[in-house]
Amino acid sequence: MAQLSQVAQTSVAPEEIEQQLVAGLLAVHAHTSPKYLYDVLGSRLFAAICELPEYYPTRTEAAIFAQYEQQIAAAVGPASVFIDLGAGNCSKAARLFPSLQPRQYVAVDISVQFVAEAVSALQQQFPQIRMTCLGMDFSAELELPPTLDMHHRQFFYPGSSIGNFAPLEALMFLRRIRKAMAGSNSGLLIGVDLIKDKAILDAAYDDSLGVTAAFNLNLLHHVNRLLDADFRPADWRHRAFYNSAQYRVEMHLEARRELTVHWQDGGERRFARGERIHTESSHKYTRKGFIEMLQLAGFGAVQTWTDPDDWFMVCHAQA
Ligand code: AVJ
Repeated sequence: MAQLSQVAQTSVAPEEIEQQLVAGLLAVHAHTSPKYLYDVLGSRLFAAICELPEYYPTRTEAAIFAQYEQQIAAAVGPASVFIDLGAGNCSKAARLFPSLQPRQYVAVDISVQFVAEAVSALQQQFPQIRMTCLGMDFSAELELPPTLDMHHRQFFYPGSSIGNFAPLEALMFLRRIRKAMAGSNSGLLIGVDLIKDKAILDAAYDDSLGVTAAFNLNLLHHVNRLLDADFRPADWRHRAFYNSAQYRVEMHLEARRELTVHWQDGGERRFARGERIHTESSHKYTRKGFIEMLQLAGFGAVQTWTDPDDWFMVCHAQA
């Protein structure tokens, strides 16, 4: 197998993870960070979601990349240090390699196990690109290796992952990315989901095969392992809907009956029947609103590409 030039993991202290999780579970409106959806099985279930007929974002974004490949490659420029935030199985970046021709590829993901496998397969396919793997929760802090060139940095944040941040957090995140680049030839290539009919959004997050339900419920297995807790997925149901007042899809887990969950060190929480744990928000934007946000974050010229229905947008923002 080809050797990766670098695999590194900046790990969050387990106590910190536990404190954050417990605080969310004990809150009046219980909530968990969407990052807990992505253990190894969660990452696989998300890859399956991307294949669902109802889940339009992946397919729509891919069509935009395919249709405007040359324009997008021209915006990004050649020989970039291509930094893939939330690389997952790396398939989105890999599809762009022939036209983008990056000099270096840095795959960043919270699940280093998952991404390292994908990158080592990719390295064989593209031996001329130097590849690096970073296991990091970049939503909290973007800690890139000091050896990495500050110039020619092209960040890649596809799939509308930005939607997991509330708008103000998204702005702060974009500012951090902007500050992590220097000079000319630096920029951000980002995919953003646009506001659309509620029925389309509801179906995209509550599919008929129940894959998104499994993805949401799998969070309970992950939390059980992290906290030594006793959540039983059968006691919970998947709820997902577009909240049009907040321009976001919300995912929740709803207790099917009254129950008490226990975890390590004697921690517990009672849930009434129908009570929910808010597990994810997926914010949607208008083209104009998102461009304004990029400008507030300090970016320069912005180019956008959309599909014929205006369901999804790909943006390139220069430093
Ligand atoms: C990975 C955050 C872009 O919000 O559409 C898909 C996650 N959750 N189905 C999204 C997700 C349920 C996805 N993002």
